Amino acid sequence: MSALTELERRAHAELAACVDAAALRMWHTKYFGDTGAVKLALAQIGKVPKEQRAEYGKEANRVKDALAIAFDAALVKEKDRALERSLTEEVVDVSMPGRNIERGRLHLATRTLREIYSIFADMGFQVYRTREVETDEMNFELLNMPPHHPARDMWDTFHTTTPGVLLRTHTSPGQIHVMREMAPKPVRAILPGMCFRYEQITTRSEIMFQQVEGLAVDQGISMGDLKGAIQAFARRLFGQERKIRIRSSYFPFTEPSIEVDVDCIVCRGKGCGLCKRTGWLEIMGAGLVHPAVLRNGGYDPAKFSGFAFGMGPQRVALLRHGIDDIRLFWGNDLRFLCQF
Ligand code: FA5
Repeated sequence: MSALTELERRAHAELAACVDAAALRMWHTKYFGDTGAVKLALAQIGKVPKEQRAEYGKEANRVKDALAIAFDAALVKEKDRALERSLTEEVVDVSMPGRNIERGRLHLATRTLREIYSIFADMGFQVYRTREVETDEMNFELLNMPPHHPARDMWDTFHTTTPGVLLRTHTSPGQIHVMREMAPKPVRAILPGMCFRYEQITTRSEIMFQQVEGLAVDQGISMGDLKGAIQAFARRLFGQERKIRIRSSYFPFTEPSIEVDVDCIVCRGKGCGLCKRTGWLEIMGAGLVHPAVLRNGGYDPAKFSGFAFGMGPQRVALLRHGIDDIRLFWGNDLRFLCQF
């Protein structure tokens, strides 16, 4: 019995000395844990001589209950103390201005692409995505450039270590993919995506840049349709008063082939620094799809014809916003990106 009295006295004293929640937890383990002092005292009940057992048992249970109540009270007190401490020690200045969450925005390249999509969507063109890693066959051969064709030099190419597999140099191989999927139905598609060229990086040329290819295949498509589509596009993107100029050019996969210029958006054709005093800005290469390419896509060139064009949306964005260096697009400089 005296041991119980001593246990109770010691436990109360130690409980009163607990200063925080961690100390309370330790106290609880010490007295109420599986091998704790209270558990041991209760386990003694069976070992006490029979005549003292009832009295010892009653006292042991009273001590257990008293300590459990004291512990619960100490816990409540500690919670109050902790709240008090956090209110006085970690003072929150509610009058301080909050931190703004920075709003993100779409990259200029993405926004330009989306504008181009929506203009062509209004003309009935759907977006068709094709792969960035291509075969030599798709990127060149089926576009009318057999091995050793000198026109391949127009596209400096990144080859992979797998023979015949390369990073596409333009979006034109997508023409073959879309035609093979759609033939013999008509096609109205634009094919956006990243292209790669093993070129000198300059203010106007990157080794990695986007293109948007356009393709229309149907019966009776003519140069007039191509001109109309490009003119409507240029006016929507650059302004209703825009004029376009068509120059003859050469691509192995179109016949005839053209380059398209718009009159300079800065000087309106008078000549300035942006247009290098010519009054015109080049926006794309285009032409009527070559019969060999139509055949490779699964169309009979005797019945079907088509037009195709390919433009660099980043060069388009340079013109529209007066940006003087294409490297800014992938430079990840927020001072540039936040302007748009
Ligand atoms: C082509 O790549 C042809 N496939 C376009 C085409 C498609 C012609 C369908 C006929 C029919 P070109 O190499 O000119 O053509 O590239 C087209 C556009 O891609 C250029 O006008 C330019 O805007 C953009 N471009 C080309 N090289 C780069 C580069 N290194 N960095 C940024 N943009 C580029």
